[in-house]
Amino acid sequence: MKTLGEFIVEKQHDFSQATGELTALLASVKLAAKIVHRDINKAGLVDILGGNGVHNVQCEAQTKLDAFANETFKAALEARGEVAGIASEEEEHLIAFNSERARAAKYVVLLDPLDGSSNCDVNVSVGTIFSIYRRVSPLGTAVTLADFLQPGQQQIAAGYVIYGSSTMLVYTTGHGTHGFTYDPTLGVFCLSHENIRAPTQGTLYSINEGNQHYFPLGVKRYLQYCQTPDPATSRPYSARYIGSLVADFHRNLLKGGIYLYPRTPPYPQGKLRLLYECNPIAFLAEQAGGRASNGGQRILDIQPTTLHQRSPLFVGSITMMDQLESFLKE
Ligand code: P6P
Repeated sequence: MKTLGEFIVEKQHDFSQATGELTALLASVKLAAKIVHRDINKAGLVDILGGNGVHNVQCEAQTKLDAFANETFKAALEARGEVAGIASEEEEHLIAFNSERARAAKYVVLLDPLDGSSNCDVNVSVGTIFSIYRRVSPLGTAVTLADFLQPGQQQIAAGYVIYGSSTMLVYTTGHGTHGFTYDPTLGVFCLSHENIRAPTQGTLYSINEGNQHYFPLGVKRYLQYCQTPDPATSRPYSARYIGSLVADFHRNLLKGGIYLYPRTPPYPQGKLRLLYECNPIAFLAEQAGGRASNGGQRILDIQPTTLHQRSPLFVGSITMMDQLESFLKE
């Protein structure tokens, strides 16, 4: 059994550009993930133990869980002094950490503390998504927006924690995508999926088909392709949509599949956030041999303009992405 900590240190020695600071930063993420794991797994108990039958306790706990996850990761990232500042889905503006050590730190972190949190009250998997950049502003100064508005291609590391039937941390530093399963009895993340390779072809597609009426023609044509019987190409594919990006992506990454969130009238720019959802997911996908685009451009090549900007997201197995893109080009 190899722990996440051992693996990170081992890989740090393998790659000259990795440094002790990145190792310490990832240790902060690991600690926060353990704390959020603990509280997510007792959220239901809070409702039961509350015993007052107030149904909105779960919702309140839910809201608390979003805020709790945000505060937990923010505190963990600030405590070790390896991070100069963060941006979070739960924070309108970037947060500059002001200690002297933080101002001298060379990394910034963007995160979605608890993606899909509305699923907590029905016991469906949710996740934390994080993205790490080297700052572009001078060391010793407060971070600026420019430190966060970097194309995804500049990410130093990215990952997610999926709080599901087991809790897993999946991350990349640009040298493969690796998965670690949490053993709560030992309090350690154990290497369980080294160098994940996304199957080049899959038979799962993930999309909210309730929006079918609004999809661009190319997406509609692709869905018809997925649903057309053809034993030679294992079609019809299976529709699998959990409504939790981390859960849908994780399953497709391991089994082969494609996740699609096109533009819709409520979300004319797409629903998912470029900086702390699309970019880290795209980095992980590409490192596992998959691909991610907004339907016209590689996600990692997009130059961000605002902190919370949204993007359409198509991500998954390369052959399925090829198939989709052939319909989108028609
Ligand atoms: P819809 C959760 O709110 C989320 O951001 C992703 O985790 C998920 O894939 C998507 O939105 C679900 O959106 O519109 O299908 O409910």
